[in-house]
Amino acid sequence: MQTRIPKENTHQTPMKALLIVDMQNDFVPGGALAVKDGDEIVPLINRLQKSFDFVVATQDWHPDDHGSFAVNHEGKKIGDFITLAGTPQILWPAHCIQDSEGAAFHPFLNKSNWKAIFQKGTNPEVDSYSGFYDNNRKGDTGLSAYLKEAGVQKLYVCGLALDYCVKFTVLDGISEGFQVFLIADATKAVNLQPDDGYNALREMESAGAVILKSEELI
Ligand code: VGL
Ligand code: ZN
Repeated sequence: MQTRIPKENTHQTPMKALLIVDMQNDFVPGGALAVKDGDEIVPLINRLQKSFDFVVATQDWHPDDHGSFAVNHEGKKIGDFITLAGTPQILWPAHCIQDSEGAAFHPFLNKSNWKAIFQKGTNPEVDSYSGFYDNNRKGDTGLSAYLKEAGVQKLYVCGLALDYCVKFTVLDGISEGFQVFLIADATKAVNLQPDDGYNALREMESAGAVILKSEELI
């Protein structure tokens, strides 16, 4: 009897995507909301991109009257907490204002193979850390539908900042049903509190993310 050997079906291979979060001028040293050593991961992210056929990016993209900016709340300063659209909101320096140099991607970041860019934080009434949904989970950037349409199942996340936009993107990615991998050496934390980056890693891991190192991919 003949044994039927199934033909290899490329569609059965889980599609993997690299998601680069907020690698923008305002989040690197010299920028308005600089993450310490944030620029150091640019060459690594460029190397990582070579291991992926499918690369997408998010871009923090605020109007100048955005409610997360301390300057837009009289008597408030950076780091204060307010309630914005019913949710607690920490106040940031004005950053990533639409069409400004600060909102532009880092000049050394290779953007030539990106499939799409998902902008977030455009609604002045609510902040948006995750690349999928705003902090009230109302506004949808379309990222989830886009990835699903493309057949992506495995999502590899890197970029800035580990304890804010990277963390919330990873958590939403998991709840959207993706298998999510966090590339630990291709991200940096704001660390308003010294352990924020470490705690973010633990939180993502508890939620089901796999924490790995870039050397496992390159
Ligand atoms: C971010 C704070 C405010 C980030 C964006 O990209 O992590 N953090 N807006
Ligand atoms: Zn922002």
